[in-house]
Amino acid sequence: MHLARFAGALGLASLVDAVSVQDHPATKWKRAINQTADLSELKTWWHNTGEINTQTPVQNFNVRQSHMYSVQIAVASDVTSFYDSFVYESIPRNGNGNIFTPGDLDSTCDGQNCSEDDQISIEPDIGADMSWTQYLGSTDTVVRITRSDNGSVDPSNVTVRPTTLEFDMQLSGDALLITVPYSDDGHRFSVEFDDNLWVYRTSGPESNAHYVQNKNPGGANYVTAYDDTMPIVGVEPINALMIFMSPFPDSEYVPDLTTAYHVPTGLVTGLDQVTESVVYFGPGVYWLTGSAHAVLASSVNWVHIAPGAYVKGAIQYESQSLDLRATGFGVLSGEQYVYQANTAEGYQNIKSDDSSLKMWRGYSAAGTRWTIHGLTTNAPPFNSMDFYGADLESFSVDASDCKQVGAFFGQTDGFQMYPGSYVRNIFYHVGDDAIKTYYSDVLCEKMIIWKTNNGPMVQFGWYQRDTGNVTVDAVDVIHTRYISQTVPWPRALVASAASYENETSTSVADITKQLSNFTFTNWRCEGICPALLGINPLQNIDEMTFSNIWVEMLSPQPLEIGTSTFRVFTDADNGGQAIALGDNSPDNLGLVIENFYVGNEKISFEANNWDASSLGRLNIDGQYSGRWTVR
Ligand SMILES: *[C@@H]1O[C@H](CO)[C@@H](O)[C@H](O)[C@H]1NC(C)=O
Ligand SMILES: *[C@@H]1O[C@H](CO)[C@@H](O)[C@H](O)[C@H]1NC(C)=O
Ligand SMILES: *[C@@H]1O[C@H](CO)[C@@H](O)[C@H](O)[C@H]1NC(C)=O
Ligand SMILES: *[C@@H]1O[C@H](CO)[C@@H](O)[C@H](O)[C@H]1NC(C)=O
Ligand SMILES: *[C@@H]1O[C@H](CO)[C@@H](O)[C@H](O)[C@H]1NC(C)=O
Ligand SMILES: *[C@@H]1O[C@H](CO)[C@@H](O)[C@H](O)[C@H]1NC(C)=O
Ligand SMILES: CC(=O)N[C@H]1CO[C@H](CO)[C@@H](O)[C@@H]1O
Repeated sequence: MHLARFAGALGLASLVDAVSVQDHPATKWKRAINQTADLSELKTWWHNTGEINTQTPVQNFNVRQSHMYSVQIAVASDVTSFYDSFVYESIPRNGNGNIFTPGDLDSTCDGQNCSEDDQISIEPDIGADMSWTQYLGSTDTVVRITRSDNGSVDPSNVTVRPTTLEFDMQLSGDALLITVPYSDDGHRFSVEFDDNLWVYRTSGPESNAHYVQNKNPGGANYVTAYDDTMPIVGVEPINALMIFMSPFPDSEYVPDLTTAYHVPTGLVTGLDQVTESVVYFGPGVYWLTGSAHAVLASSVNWVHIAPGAYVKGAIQYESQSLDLRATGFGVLSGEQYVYQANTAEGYQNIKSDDSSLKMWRGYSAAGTRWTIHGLTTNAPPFNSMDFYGADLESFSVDASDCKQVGAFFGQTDGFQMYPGSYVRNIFYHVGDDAIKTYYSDVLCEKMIIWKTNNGPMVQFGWYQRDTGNVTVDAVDVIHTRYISQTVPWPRALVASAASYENETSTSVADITKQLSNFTFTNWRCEGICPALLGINPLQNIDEMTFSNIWVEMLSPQPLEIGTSTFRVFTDADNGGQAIALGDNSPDNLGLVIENFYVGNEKISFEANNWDASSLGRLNIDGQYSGRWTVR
């Protein structure tokens, strides 16, 4: 921990005064000015069919382009040569509105049709969106950013998150220059301009509150003025800009293209008929429509979406190969789908945990390892990835350098991490559960999370399970904006939601099952953060350790909001026995929290600042006294 860096904690008063940028004309076309780099030290790319459009779906053959930012990249040793890097943009609901039927913008959800609230409310009305650019480099680079609205790009008005990156910034005319040191891990960072922040407030402290906004009188939840009953729950750029720098890929991430099936650009059909093992999307734009996705032939075990390829669709493997891959630095975008697009019901907005569309899905053999590297997933309509069919206890994931952007919908998760998975160097913009620790022997590290308003950063609930040896290390949470953090489905840094199998199972723990050796180390949460814990234990817990956790500030604490909870779940139907904590641990300590800081104050038993009414807000049932420590 570098506490000195955290000294200048977020000054909320100044954020409240933040001004929003001017809205842009709804739709206009941008001239394709491009000079891209294809050098041994730097690769950038461009789309000649960029469409600047902040309001409606873009044409099939177009790629939504940032209406706000232009980015160029140079090799740091030669800043006389800047190369264009296309800046993509994602908008809430993809300009479709809140609709039921794909492609039918009139089929609005009126409360009868759509099965669930999509959890987008004021975002389109305040002009929230997310832009990003991606490039490859083998050396230090300089990122040059200009803004179309002429807002200040002076480094004194700019924050790069995670703030620990501390990249060198300079002003150059109307541009901001950011020097990005080379890293084998790549870099995934947010560039935030002080005059472009939105301060999210809710209607009140109650758990069924909603966001309010004072910007757009015709929009959702408009209020003419804020008052003190409307708590601030998060601060985000309105026009987010993510920069993704990646090293050039190792050979294991690049298939032999000479034997690959080269998908023709345009409308994609017939991938279930190909006989090759590699499906290659070269640079260009592809789409499947909002009522189809790419079901791959059983011969296909590798999908490569090249830099400069933009695929509007979702991928489903049918291969029984034990070595499945997805690589490239292209984009897989769910922008043509409605929320929770149900593949069994005409891709309409009807939630099904099974048949609602996943951006990545497979029916695979036992023992399969799925490798995903480099790709960006945009605008997922539901959980991002699930595999079926296989014995999932022997299916594993090797995910690296992946990015999820534009996850404005509520039920958008991170990757499943099946047993033995290794997940690292990931950026998640994510609505729901980000890091899902449902299986054993998992290492997840170097994660950057931008959380919207549902689910925790780490989730291990929903079902009673036996899980052990889970490590989640080096996590930077750069934004959260929870409306509430109530139990039994808590929003917290680390949480276990009650089961939702049925109403009764919510209160039933299986005390024959056990979580063991869960380790959460080196976490940072910037800005307003949720509570550390929100645990409805559905099984016994042994050896759960939190070490080096820094939270800049906890969210305001009306009612249950912001309170860490560790509920006692009893096996009510079988004699009312509570779960055990630490029975099999050395010293019987089941829960160890060490070096936990809120702001620059260390939370500990010794300092007596840990409990629900104190700074640490740890609300752990007295039943477990002696079974846990904060030190
Ligand atoms: C959805 O709503 C429309 C218009 O109200 C109606 O015509 C249609 O039958 C509804 N569909 C379903 C599946 O309920
Ligand atoms: C930004 O500045 C340029 C040059 O002065 C001007 O042409 C343009 O209209 C300005 N744009 C906005 C959004 O103010
Ligand atoms: C920072 O931004 C503010 C508000 O947009 C502006 O008034 C100020 O001039 C900027 N600072 C610099 C050094 O450009
Ligand atoms: C724990 O999980 C890690 C990551 O998968 C693995 O390398 C290690 O062997 C596991 N340890 C045990 C004791 O199984
Ligand atoms: C609820 O779930 C529990 C645990 O899975 C199960 O034992 C019980 O039968 C279920 N009850 C109903 C009414 O489905
Ligand atoms: C937890 O890890 C310790 C140390 O590696 C090991 O001795 C213990 O058996 C593990 N517990 C379980 C339940 O796997
Ligand atoms: C690298 C690249 O995308 N070059 C394109 C720049 O724009 C011209 C004109 O639209 C295209 O012809 C090039 O292919």
